[in-house]
Amino acid sequence: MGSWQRLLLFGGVSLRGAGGACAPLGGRRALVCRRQLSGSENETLKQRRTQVMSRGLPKQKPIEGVKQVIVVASGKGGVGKSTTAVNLALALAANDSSKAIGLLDVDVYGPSIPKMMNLKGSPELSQSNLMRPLLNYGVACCILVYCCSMSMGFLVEETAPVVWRGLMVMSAIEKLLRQVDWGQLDYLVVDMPPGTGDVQLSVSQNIPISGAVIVSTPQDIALMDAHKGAEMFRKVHVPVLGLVQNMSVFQCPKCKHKTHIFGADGARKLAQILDLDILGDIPLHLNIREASDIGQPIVFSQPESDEARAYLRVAAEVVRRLPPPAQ
Ligand SMILES: Nc1ncnc2c1ncn2[C@@H]1O[C@H](COP(=O)(O)OP(=O)(O)OP(=O)(O)O)[C@@H](O)[C@H]1O
Ligand SMILES: *C1O[C@H](CO)[C@@H](O)[C@H](O)[C@H]1NC(C)=O
Ligand SMILES: *[C@@H]1O[C@H](CO)[C@@H](O)[C@H](O)[C@H]1NC(C)=O
Ligand SMILES: *[C@@H]1O[C@H](CO)[C@@H](O)[C@H](O)[C@H]1NC(C)=O
Ligand SMILES: [Mg+2]
Repeated sequence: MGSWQRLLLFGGVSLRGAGGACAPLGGRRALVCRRQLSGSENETLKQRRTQVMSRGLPKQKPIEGVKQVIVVASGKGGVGKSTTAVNLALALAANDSSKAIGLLDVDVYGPSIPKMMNLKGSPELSQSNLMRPLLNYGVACCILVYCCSMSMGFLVEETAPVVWRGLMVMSAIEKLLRQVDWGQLDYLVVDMPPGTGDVQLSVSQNIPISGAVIVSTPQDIALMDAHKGAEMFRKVHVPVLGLVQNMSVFQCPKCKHKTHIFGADGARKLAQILDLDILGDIPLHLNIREASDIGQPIVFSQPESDEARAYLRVAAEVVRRLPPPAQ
């Protein structure tokens, strides 16, 4: 068993004994509460709920050395969240080469950053027993960009099914948030698991987040799944920067006809209804899939392509909307 694994296990044990486990449990209790109340709401109940919610919130603590955290989330799975997180991180580096960027994969159930960034191995431990993120670099839009990454995928065997439950998950998240030596980062991009479960809540409650980017497909918007994601962040007071639309244009494989599934501006109308900005549209493109599947994200490998430019535009929109960093 590697030393990080011992760290993880000990962390799990000590969490159980210490007050630390209050945080996620508190959050869950608040959610349960909400569910029970949502049928018959009046002002009194609403106030009560706010009280319960705020009591459940632990004090947020910034990650040492990290100026701004951007989370990438979605209402449902498989909408291109990890692909967006990876390319957004690289595009942020390409937008301003003086910025230091990190990528944190908190999808403990199905980590994808190791494969998408073509990284593997166990992180070294620093002198103070913190895990060092893995570094890679490439050329994005003519500049050399660096990105350091941390993922549960570096910590568990690739073939081992990741079966996590309750406190185990919380302990793993705690490690990923607190036991990593990021050095000095301007932006940390966090790839979330799909949906609005305990992991998302726990991350939002434990660290200050500058903004959330919601990834969706047009179909997802139609089903209002993206809305659920946005709603959760608003509840925990995380500013939602906007929507990134994946697959906004679909090209029929048979006739090559391009269809805007919701009409050219249908998605924009829907975004208006949901009161969310659109940060950019990512076309459904085979290159994007192939690039991420071989661990060569498109912003690195084909920086001049339209697809890479789509991510660069998203990065510029994100930068524009972020609040100025505290301090
Ligand atoms: N715009 C795109 N065009 C083509 N393929 C894409 C695009 N975006 C993502 N993909 C591919 O779709 C698959 C799923 O994407 P990804 O893993 O980013 O989704 P996810 O939302 O992170 O999924 P999960 O919810 O499982 O974490 C990957 O194989 C990826 O390469
Ligand atoms: C984004 O999502 C689809 C998803 O389901 C995925 O297959 C595709 O690869 C990614 N792109 C788009 C467009 O959705
Ligand atoms: C709201 O609900 C509470 C608890 O059920 C009740 O005591 C109160 O009278 C209600 N208020 C209004 C305005 O209906
Ligand atoms: C970087 O982002 C800023 C802020 O949105 C934008 O004005 C600028 O054009 C972007 N630069 C590049 C190279 O994309
Ligand atoms: Mg993913």
